[in-house]
Amino acid sequence: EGVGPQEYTALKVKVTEWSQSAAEFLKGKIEDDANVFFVPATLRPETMYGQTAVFLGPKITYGVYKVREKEYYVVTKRAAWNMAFQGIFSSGEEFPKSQDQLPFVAEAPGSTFVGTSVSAPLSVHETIKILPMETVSATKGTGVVTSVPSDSPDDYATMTDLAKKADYYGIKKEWAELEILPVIDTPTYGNLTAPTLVKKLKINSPKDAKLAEAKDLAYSEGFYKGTMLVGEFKGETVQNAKDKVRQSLIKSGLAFAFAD
Ligand code: A2H
Repeated sequence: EGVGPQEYTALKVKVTEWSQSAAEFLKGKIEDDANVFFVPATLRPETMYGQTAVFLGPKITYGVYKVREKEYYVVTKRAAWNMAFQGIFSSGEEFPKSQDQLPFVAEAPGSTFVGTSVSAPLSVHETIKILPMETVSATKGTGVVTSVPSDSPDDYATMTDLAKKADYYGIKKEWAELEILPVIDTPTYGNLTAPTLVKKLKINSPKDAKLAEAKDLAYSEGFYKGTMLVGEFKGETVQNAKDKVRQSLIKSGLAFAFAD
């Protein structure tokens, strides 16, 4: 963060089965054989092996946008507007003059999509669920956040809270209890940096102010001292592997560059 645009990796996370409410909402709005993707923006592409869920803000409004024939992205309107100017949509206006000119299909709050099954590139889990995260910002990235509890303290704190209060959140407990894969080894926090830090700093809630500190510590330790434990670049430093994983995802058509 800070001065200038943030350069994210936007990941194409494919819908494999809609939740009942999402299926009802989308009925007649998109083709039955269309490919629909939730598109989280991440700064840590090298951690994507450990994805266990995809978070939406339950009260944030998400739009379904047509990217090309039979392909749609689910992101905030703000993100769709940015994507249009970055040449990411091949349908609709290349340089829309107003938000009315976006290739918009429908919109709904994040809560409508909770429980949808998706397939996330590189994740060891074949399918994962769309889950609610109350701390998602509507004005950052795409409004979609992929959950990597091994390396993101925010994600670990949210997953723990979701499992603890599954009924309150209207989800099945097991959706929030997928196995946490060690992705990066670090000298100070071992191979589960985020869970280690969350416990060490006695963080008990996804809204705990100490998460900012945990996030800084996890990021610098992982980036400067981390080594990959899995994947194509196993054994390499995170500093080396980060861009290689990103380029590999982009080359395979599973992700694209997105600036915000
Ligand atoms: B990161 P920056 Cl493993 N609201 O990806 C809240 N958080 C958001 C968001 C939004 N609208 N959009 C993106 N993010 C998260 C992975 C990750 C991330 C790991 C460790 C740290 C980390 C898996 N979640 O971020 O404010 C996304 O989570 C720590 C900063 O634009 C994205 O990268 O700098 C990061 O925040 C972008 O944060």
